[in-house]
Parts: sequence; C-alpha cells; structure tokens
Amino acid sequence: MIPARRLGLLLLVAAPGCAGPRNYLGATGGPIAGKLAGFGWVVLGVALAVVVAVTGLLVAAIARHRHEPEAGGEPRRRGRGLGWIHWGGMIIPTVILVLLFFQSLGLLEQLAAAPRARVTIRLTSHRWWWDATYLAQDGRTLIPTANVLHIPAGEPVRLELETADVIHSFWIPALAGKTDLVPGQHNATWIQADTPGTYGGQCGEYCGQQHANMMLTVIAEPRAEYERWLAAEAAPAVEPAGGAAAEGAAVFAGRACAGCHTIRGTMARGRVGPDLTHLARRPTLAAGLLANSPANLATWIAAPQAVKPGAQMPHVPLPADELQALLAYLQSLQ
Ligand code: HEC
Ligand SMILES: [Cu+2]
Repeated sequence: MIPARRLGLLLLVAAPGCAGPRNYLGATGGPIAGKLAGFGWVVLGVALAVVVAVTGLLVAAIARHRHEPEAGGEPRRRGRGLGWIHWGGMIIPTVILVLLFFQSLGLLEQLAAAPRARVTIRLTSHRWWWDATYLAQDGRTLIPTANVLHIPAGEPVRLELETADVIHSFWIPALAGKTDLVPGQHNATWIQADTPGTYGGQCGEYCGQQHANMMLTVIAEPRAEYERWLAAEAAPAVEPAGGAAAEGAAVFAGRACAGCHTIRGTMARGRVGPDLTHLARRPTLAAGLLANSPANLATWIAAPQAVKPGAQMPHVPLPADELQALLAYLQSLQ
C-alpha cells in the first residue's frame, strides 16, 4: 500500500496537470474539442471498468486459493478455467477494442471533414518556435507573423502544417487534438473557437532540448477586431523618426539580427528566426516562454542562451548603448 502521505504528495504533483490550458478532457473551446473530450471520457470510463474488473477478479482468485497447498496436491483437472481465458482474455477485449476502433474511426471522419474556412494560416514549425503565415483567400498575399495566432471566434480556421526541420505536433488542447508536422509532408487541420478568448498551445511531439518551451498562443476575437488586427499586421514597420529607436534600427541592420529576422519595410529579410515586423504587439517572446515586457525583451536579447538554452538564436555581444538603442527600436515595432 502507498502510505497516505505519499499518495497525497503524488496527487499534489499530478493534479495541476488535470486543470489549465492542457486539460483536453474538460475542453469546450470549440466543436472539435467537445467531440474529442466526449470520446476521451468514454475511453477513460471503459479503461477504468476494465481495471476494476480485472483487479477484482485477481483479488477474488487470491482470496479463494490462499489456503491451498502450493504443490503436490491433487493434480488439476485439465481445461479447468479455460472459459475465463477465452472470454476474459480474448472475446471481451476484442469486442471492446473493435467497438472503440470503429467509434474513433467515425470521430476521425467527422473531424477530417473540415467546413469551408474563410481564414487559412500556413504554420511552419521550427526548433523551437512557430512561423505563421496568413494566406489571403486567393492564396497569394502573405502576412507572416510568429508564435501567436489571431483568429475570428465562431468560425472554422484552416491550418496548413509544414515543418522546417524535425517532426513537431500542433496541439491546442482546448480547441483541437494533435496533428503532426512531418518533414516533406503537407498536413492540414482546422480549429474553431466558439467564444473569444486566449487558448494555450504546445508542441505535442518531442523535438529536442526546448520542446517544452515551444508554445503557441491562439487569440480568438470577434471578426471586426480580428480584421483590424490583420490589417495592422499586414502593414510594413513604421520607420522610427529619430532618437534612440532610429539608432537601434541601424544596430539591428548592422549586427547579425537582420540576417536572421525579417522586419517588413526595411532591409532586414532574414528567414531563420521569427518575423519581427510587429513584435511589440505580440504578447509573448521566445515562443511563449516570456511575457513580452521591456524587461524580458532586454533579458532575451542580452542572453538568449541563458533564457532558452539551445535556442537557434545566438548571443550577439553588444555594447550597452547599442543594446539600449536596439531595445528602443524593438519596442517601437507596433
Ligand atoms: C542565427 C540567427 C539569429 C540571429 C543572428 C538573431 N536571432 Fe533572434 N531569433 C532567432 C531564432 C531562431 C529565434 C526563435 C528562438 C526560439 O523561440 O526558440 C529568435 C527569436 C528572437 C526574438 C523573439 C521573437 C518572438 O516573437 O518570440 C527576438 C525579439 C529576437 N530574436 C531579436 C533578435 C535581435 C535583436 C538580434 C540581434 C541582436 C537577433 N535576434 C539575432 C534567430 C536569430
Ligand atoms: Cu516539440
């Protein structure tokens, strides 16, 4: 038996995993989530019933045969207990698994049948961040952003999934189950958030050192608000008029940053890291690891490898005045 105190400790560790943004069993964010949660409960119920039944039988068998001599008694009648093996070991499990299999096939088909979406986002996973490109309805005009998706609430949104390196998995527990992003393959899925709100996501397939810090945020908002966001996001960066921000722009262009990052409307065209055109409007930094505050931005630029060891952004040594100017510039990217 596990002592009560240790059991309590175990529950204390396990319980936080049962609530919050990664709890798919309580997911009610949208139509897909609801169906998956329903099925999740069915599977959990069946599994629990099996565990209880098997444990019960085991305990009963032990209790019944406790006092039997170990060996040398009457030889057992051959074939005794075979019924238990046939029914309990083969027929009943097969029936349960076949029923669950067909139910999950039906569910898969329902989920795969994506409704027509007015919004399509191409999501490309990188170790350890998300590159998002909004595709216009004619498939052309591209609006790149990163790590934070805005979507209109109450509408299906189509996602085209690709990866730039290894296998990752797209997962917004409150909205939809996982869909892998596989090298050389184009996957598609869809999500829908019934009500406006912020939904946390997480890479769902182990992809290396910073897998746990490869988060994604979905902000669902009323359509008018979404359209305002999209229009602002489509605009190029406003060139700073002068002062520290203008000096920072020069630092950005001259110090490796521009080789890895794009700031639309400037000469910075790098594609190795996230698009920073409207960085200041994003709520997070480093794929959800930090809130986007001036202090966190300073910490990140000064020492990305201390904040997110292994991240594909190197430490770029900068004199203090250049760092301050650079921060002023990045904060001006509204
Ligand atoms: C070798 C390529 C490279 C260089 C050089 C580089 N970065 Fe990055 N940067 C990245 C990558 C990759 C990420 C994503 C890291 C992650 O979240 O795992 C990133 C992330 C960022 C972010 C966070 C963006 C977000 O939305 O999460 C900021 C801000 C940033 N870089 C600014 C800079 C600045 C300023 C410089 C120059 C001092 C710079 N970077 C130099 C590759 C680079
Ligand atoms: Cu991962």
